[in-house]
Amino acid sequence: MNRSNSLDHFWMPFTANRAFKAAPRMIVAADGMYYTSEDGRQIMDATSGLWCTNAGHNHPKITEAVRRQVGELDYAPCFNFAHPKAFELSSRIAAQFPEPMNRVFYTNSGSEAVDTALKIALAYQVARCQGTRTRLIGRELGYHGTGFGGISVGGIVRNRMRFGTLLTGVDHLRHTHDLERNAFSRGCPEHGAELADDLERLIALHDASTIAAVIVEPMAGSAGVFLPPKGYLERLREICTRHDILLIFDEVITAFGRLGAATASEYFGVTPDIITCAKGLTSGVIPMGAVVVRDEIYDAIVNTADTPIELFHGYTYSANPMATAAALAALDAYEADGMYENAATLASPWQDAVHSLHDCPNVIDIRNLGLVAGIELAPRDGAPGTRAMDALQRAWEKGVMIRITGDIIALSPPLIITRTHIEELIDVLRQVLNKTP
Ligand code: PXG
Repeated sequence: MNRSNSLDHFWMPFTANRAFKAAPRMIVAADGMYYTSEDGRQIMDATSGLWCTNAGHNHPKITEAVRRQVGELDYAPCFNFAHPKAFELSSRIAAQFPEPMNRVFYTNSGSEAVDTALKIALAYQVARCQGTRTRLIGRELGYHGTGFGGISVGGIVRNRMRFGTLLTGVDHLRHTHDLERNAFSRGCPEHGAELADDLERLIALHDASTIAAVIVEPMAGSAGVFLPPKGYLERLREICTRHDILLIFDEVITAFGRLGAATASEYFGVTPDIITCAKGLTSGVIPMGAVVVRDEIYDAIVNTADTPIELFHGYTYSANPMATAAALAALDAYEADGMYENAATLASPWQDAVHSLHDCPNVIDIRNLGLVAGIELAPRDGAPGTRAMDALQRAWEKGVMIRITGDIIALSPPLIITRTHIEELIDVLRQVLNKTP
């Protein structure tokens, strides 16, 4: 490798820096379902980057739209001024999201979308004279990005433990991961709807009049692919409605086709009050996130404001023109190429394919939904995480990029995947698992 620059200066995110820099896995190009590695190999993207490149890489509609946009309007502020694509994109998102979720606030990432959603929830409670509702409820094992709001409502201990006392007034529901009852479920597991009643426990402890919002991932990706037990989300919705508590679905991973529908809310038939999204919004090409809220939330905050600016919140790059162009093109691409439909059609063969790995060594669970799968490996004695890390390295050597979290392999391929790609992927994974002691 001919490298003129040092690897020392880039502090890599969520990475074992020392291990990576000793043996880097470098990517130099990408097209469709494949990356090109620095040594010229084709690597199948079985993770859509980090759950974001839903339209596949180098989609001509998206790359062309970004190219055109940079020459036409590279930047325009959205504080006091705006540009037409910001409004056009908002209407397009509102049309795809469940009714009556029609108001869109832009951020640059999922983490910012989560913090924005939590702030909107609090501002809404004040606006409707329910200012005692200040508590936020998350869930154990939840992942809501890395802002202080997100790690406060999040439930992954390593993402929280070094960072002080976090937000106050936060509590957590029990998680729903239950290998004993649900291992090797196909689709959503049968057992665990009653875990939604844990919210009643927290309401009994704190009283509903102190709780602003509950935030959960309808399908949790990051902590290791945890699917909602059948009936769980419906029950959570019912309890929130009964106690007048806002329900926030963090759809950073699930929105824009991952489950074969525009949103997980649509897929599950459960409409929250606020949805966060990012990633697939631009197919990962330009950073962008969004918070989509019910009309009544926007109306309450905007129509009751006693200051000209109704919400003191926003980002330099909220709805920046490059991101809006990429997002509009991504939404066009999803529609023109029938990508949500492809995900829906392939969900069943995908399920069969991933579950065919059940007899590989050390596999203790396989779970799936839409174009998502989690393969949980037994941790090695005294060395948790190393088995999956070895599998990641072996898969990379054999031409497939996977994601791991602890000893769980997460798969979330671009929505353009075909049956042939699925066969290729599963074949490589079988070889990898068979060779990973
Ligand atoms: N909410 C959810 C549900 C997420 O999955 C975020 C918020 C934060 O988004 P940003 O854009 O700030 O990173 C996420 C991000 C993985 C993985 O491999 C998952 C995420 C990010 C990186 C890796 O599981 N999710």
